[in-house]
Amino acid sequence: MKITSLLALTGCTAIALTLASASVEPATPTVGKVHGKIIFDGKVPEAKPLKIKADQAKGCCAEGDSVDSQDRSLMVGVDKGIANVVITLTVAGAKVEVSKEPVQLDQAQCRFEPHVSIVPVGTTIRFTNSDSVSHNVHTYSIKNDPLNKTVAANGKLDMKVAKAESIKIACDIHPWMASYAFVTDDTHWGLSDAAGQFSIDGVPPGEYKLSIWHESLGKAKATVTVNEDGSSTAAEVKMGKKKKRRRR
Ligand SMILES: [Cu+2]
Repeated sequence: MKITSLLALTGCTAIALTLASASVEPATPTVGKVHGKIIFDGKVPEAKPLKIKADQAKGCCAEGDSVDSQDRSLMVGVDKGIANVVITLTVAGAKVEVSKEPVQLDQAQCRFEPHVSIVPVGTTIRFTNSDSVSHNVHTYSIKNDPLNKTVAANGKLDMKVAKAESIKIACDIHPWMASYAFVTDDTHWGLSDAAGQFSIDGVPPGEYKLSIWHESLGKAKATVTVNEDGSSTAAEVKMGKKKKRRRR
């Protein structure tokens, strides 16, 4: 009998241990996402083409083609969604991941591609020139060292960004060319698409303050909550042109 009891006890102990070990296994942390839409507030201004002079555009495109004249400084799409809006947030305890590979910013057919880049602080931006004409990279920065150099046809130029700020980048040879590098020291970010939609993955449950930036509409803020199951309510943020105050 004693032996049986012992065996039974041993068996129970074994089950108890199995259960105990299952309960102390580290739980996989829930990782959710923040998502939403940036909406234009007010009457959408009429989009005007860029002013491109034929003599300045010489050599930009193949014979018979012309430079894309779409002004990307304010692109409002379906249901007033705004494209190219930068949304960033910081997760406490997370670190800014410096990109090992340079962030590519090309000059192609006398346009910068992409129009807006989000660059983690400490990362190198690589300016390339896919054209057969020379371009120039002229940065308008306050906190980072300025750059104003020629990029020869099919050439490249590297610039490391050390401080968080939005930097306008222009080409002095082709005055319509403009791009923005949004240098961030936040840990998570996203860029709105043509419909104004954005999604930021890898965000654990909690409450977050979103920092929102657009090149011609300025800044906005919003607060979002990622629930324990990783879900979140879509954030809807309105941005509009600031009304000019009349002087009396
Ligand atoms: Cu150029």
